[in-house]
Amino acid sequence: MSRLILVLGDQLSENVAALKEGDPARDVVVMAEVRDEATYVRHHPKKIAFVFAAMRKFADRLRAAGWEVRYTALDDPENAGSICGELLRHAEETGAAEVVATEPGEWRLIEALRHCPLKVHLLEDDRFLASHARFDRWAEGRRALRMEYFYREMRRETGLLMEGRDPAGGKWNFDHENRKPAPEEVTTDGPLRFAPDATVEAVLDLVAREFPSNFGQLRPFWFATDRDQARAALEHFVAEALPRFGDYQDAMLDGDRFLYHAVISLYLNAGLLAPREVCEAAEDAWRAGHAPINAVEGFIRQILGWREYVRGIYFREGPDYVQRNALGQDRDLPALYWGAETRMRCVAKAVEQTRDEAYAHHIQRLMVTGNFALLAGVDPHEVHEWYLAVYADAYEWVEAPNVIGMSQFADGGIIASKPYVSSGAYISRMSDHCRACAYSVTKKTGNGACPFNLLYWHFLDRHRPRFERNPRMAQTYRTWDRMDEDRRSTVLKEAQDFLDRMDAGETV
Ligand code: FAD
Ligand code: DLZ
Repeated sequence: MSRLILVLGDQLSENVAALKEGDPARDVVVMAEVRDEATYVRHHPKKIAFVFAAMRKFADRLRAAGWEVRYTALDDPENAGSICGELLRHAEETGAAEVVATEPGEWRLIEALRHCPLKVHLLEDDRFLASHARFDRWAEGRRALRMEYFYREMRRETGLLMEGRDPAGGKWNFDHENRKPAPEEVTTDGPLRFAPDATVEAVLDLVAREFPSNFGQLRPFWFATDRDQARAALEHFVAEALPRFGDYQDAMLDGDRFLYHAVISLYLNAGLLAPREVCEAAEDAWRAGHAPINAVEGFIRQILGWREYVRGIYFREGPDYVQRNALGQDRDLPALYWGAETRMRCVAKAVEQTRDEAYAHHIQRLMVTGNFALLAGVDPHEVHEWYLAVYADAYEWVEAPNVIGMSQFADGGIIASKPYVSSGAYISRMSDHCRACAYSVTKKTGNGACPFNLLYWHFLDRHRPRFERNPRMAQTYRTWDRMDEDRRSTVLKEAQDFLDRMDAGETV
């Protein structure tokens, strides 16, 4: 009897576990655009279009490889509206009694498949370099789960960027070379862009019709939507941007949205690229003398280290991870995250580019929108839902540890040993935003003082009991304590005024 092989929108790899287990001669592949997946958060229209277009093209690829694929479009009148509903419908049509599925990247959907009234075999997603068991073996018994040590083990284990038993270039980590401020000029035109073909155009029309009021610009749409295009995007990055990736990894520029970043996370996370091939492409560039070690090591660390590590944390911590709120922050997400006007130039630019591109690079996510939410005391669950919705690469397994853990410290310090907070000085050093800002980054108080400066101390003051004994923060508290009493109360009062005005809907 045939079985149904489920392929989800972020499982678009021919070697995904369920397809490896399936038999094209007797099994039927099920792929479905469903309302449940398209609406559990209000995804950016570009994200929905990317997933649907890539799904449609992948279905064609599977058919060409000999599979029978039952594909349901979102506007198919028979569409059951959920993944489980579609499986039930196709089970009835085909007489299949069993489903083979690859473990989804969100607990929400894992639970839905577990409760689906069909026999569902869930196979581990082995498109990662560390299995669940491998990560747990590393994590077991450790007091602190620091990424750096996991990363070194992964380097040894995979042989990536190794010279025998030693790290290539003589050091595990070249991060201290990777903190250059924004360059005056960027020497690349950014990621490779693809003109929409007929499949993509049809999806763009569908998304425009079905999701007219979701936050975000649908067009122009230029993402890769199949494996060959994604591979070309990777090669373009390696040739054009990788050599400077390390130097300007933490920089931000008012007039450049991508700098030397790869813009491949959406392809990796959807399965169009595999982590090992991406790391190998970077390593090859170093061995060929095309890119320096600081760039290549920094890049490989993001994928072999951070990407694998955050996935390990998400699955180890369990479904309640996204509900955590260790700091008890409870402010509603300010309207400026949805494009309401703000005079803070760095925030306005990060949100504007998020709206246009469904993309922002790491430092924008961490040190601008993430930093502001944390300083302002926003409810981390609201922050999490925003990030999950607005970025084309966002699935909970990778988004939640980055937001709940790294950015909002809502997991109480599992991922970060101290909160990623900074005053305006950091943003000023790493970007040119402050030059065009209505606020003055050098003003600490008074009319026009940078809100990041005020909120920084407000955050530290209100969370003092938790952080003052953190050795990495003690010096900061000493600086605060050395300020005279009047100055401290002015800072706190002005910060509170700012928050009150923002809550009241004023443009801040
Ligand atoms: P590059 O800067 O060129 O890095 C190369 C690759 O490394 C990325 O494509 C990505 O696969 C990987 N990578 C880098 N940093 C991380 C990281 N911290 N965690 C996991 N992988 C990483 N990444 C996502 O893929 N999805 C998300 O939903 C997501 N949400 C984030 C939310 C916050 C608050 C923060 C601080 C980071 C988040 N990241 C997320 C990580 C990172 O910002 C993105 O992976 C990166 O910006 C993607 O752009 P890029 O491909 O140009 O990356
Ligand atoms: C993100 C997404 C969207 C928007 N739509 C679909 C869909 O209609 N069908 C589908 O199979 N997958 C979709 N996805 C990706 C899933 O939400 C993703 O597989 C889960 O969140 C688990 O990572």
